[in-house]
Amino acid sequence: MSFDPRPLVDVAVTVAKEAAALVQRARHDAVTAQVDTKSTETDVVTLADRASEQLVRDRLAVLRPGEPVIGEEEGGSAAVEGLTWVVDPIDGTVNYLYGYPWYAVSIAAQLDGVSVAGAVVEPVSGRVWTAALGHGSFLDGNRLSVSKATRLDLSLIGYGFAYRPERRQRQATTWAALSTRVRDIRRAGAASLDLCAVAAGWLDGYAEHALGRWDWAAGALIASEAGATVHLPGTDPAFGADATVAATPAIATALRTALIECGFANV
Ligand code: LIP
Repeated sequence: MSFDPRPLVDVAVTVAKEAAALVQRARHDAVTAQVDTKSTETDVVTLADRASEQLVRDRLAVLRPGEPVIGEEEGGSAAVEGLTWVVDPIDGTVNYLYGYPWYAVSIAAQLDGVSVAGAVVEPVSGRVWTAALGHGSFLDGNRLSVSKATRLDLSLIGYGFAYRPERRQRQATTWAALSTRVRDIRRAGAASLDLCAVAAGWLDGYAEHALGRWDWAAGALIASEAGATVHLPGTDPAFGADATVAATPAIATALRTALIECGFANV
């Protein structure tokens, strides 16, 4: 890579912190006002999701003029050449709606679809997760490293469910089978933070289908820069078209085998 991506991390952190402050300030009104739905009645979007994304877009237009933004709520398209910013204004919106304190603002910079810088900021705890390609990943400035797990049967795995019931049914079947082959499974509800949890060794692995680019763009870089083996959507046909999987290297192959044997590819 011909340039140092670390200054992009500073931009992502600055803007994500501003959006996180807005998200927290706006919560009471956002969850009591009209809450809209998207793909299903359970797939919600609040006024705060929209306001957070607009703030991020406005700030990036000033700090990084001319660089396109892809956001969960307003969409967008990637640059033909150069950087594209990928934004999840509130990752874990259902958690946000309930006040379940596991949600975040996620901002990544991508070059030709590859994440080179990322920040994930938690409005409730104030935790700031960052990474730059080739320069490691950090939590509040402290270097991250994945867990030392070596046995899948003693591993804690994060997992997620889609919004559509029929797909959720298939995911539950895989989940049930996998649950007999690992220490335990956690379903926390925010992909960006689940990937950060792998980076911190809070989880030994994580697997989910049907994520948007905004859900994994920063978190996957934070996990891989902490040493995780990461499979992005479409990179491993054995997982099916839209799977995201991350794990500490010593269990990555065993997790892959177990997921496939548990029907993960047919979800
Ligand atoms: C959420 C993801 C989560 C997934 C949810 C939802 P959102 O993103 O972070 O992992 O299980 O279904 O997609 O919609 O809160 O940005």
